[in-house]
Amino acid sequence: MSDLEERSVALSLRLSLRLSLRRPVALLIGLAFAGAATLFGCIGVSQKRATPGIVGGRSADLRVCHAGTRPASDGTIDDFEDDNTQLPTEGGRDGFWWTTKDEKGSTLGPDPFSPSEGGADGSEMSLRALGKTASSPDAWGVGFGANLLSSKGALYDASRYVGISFKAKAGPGSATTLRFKIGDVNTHDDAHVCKACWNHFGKDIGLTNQWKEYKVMFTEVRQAPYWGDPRPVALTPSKLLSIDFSVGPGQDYDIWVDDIRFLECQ
Ligand SMILES: [Ca+2]
Repeated sequence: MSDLEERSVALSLRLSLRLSLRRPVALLIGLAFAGAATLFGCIGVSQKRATPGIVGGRSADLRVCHAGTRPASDGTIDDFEDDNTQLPTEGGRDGFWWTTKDEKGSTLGPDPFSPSEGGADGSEMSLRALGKTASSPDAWGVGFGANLLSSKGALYDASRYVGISFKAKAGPGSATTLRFKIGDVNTHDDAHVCKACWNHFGKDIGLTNQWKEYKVMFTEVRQAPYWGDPRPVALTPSKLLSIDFSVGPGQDYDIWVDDIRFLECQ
C-alpha cells in the first residue's frame, strides 16, 4: 500500500468512526439491492428478503462442519517463504500485504514491511510486525493485512471455505492481544456498500510467546459493538475483500504470524 493509500485508509477510518461518511453511490447501491430483493420476493425466487443496505450477511448461509475442518488444498493465503509481499497465486488470489496506523504517533515496522527471517514449524520466513501504539484517547493503533485480490474493490468468493487458520506468537514483552478481522462486501469501503466502514467481522486472539495455531471459523466472527453501518448478522464469505491483524492503542508489540490458510470441511 502506498503512503497515499495508507493515509486514505486512516482518513476513511476516522471518518467512519465519526459516522459521518455518507456516499450517494453507496446509497444507490443499497437501494438497488433493496429493490432486487423486493422483486425476487414478489416472484417467489427468494423466501427470505434481504435487509435493505445489506448484501447477504445471513447466518443461515454459513456452513458448519460436523466432522471438523482441514486446510483446503488450495487454501494457502501466505506462508511467506517466497519472501515477498504478494499472496501466493493460489485459489485465484493475488493481493498484496499492506500496513495502516493511526496518526497519533503509533509506529509499525519493519520499514519497508516485508517477511522476516524465522517462521513457524521450522520454516524460514514469517510476517513480523513490531512497534508501539499511541495511547491518546483518539488513537486506535496499527494494523497489517492483505487484500485477497489485487484489483481494487474486487470481491473474492470464499464460499467453498469455512474459516481461516494461522500460526502466531508474541515476542518477549509484547502485547498478547491481537484482533483478526475479515473485510467483506458490507464492511469494506472499496465495495461501496457501507456508510460507516472498517468494522470488519473479527475475533480477538490471545497470543503466547510460542508459535501456536489459531482457527477462526466464519460462523464465529463478529463486528465490534456499537458502530458500523450496516451491521449484518453474519459475514458474507462469497464476497470477501481482505484479512488483517490489528493491535489496539497503548501497547508495545512484537507480533509474528505465519501459515495463514483457508479451511474446508473434513
Ligand atoms: Ca513460513
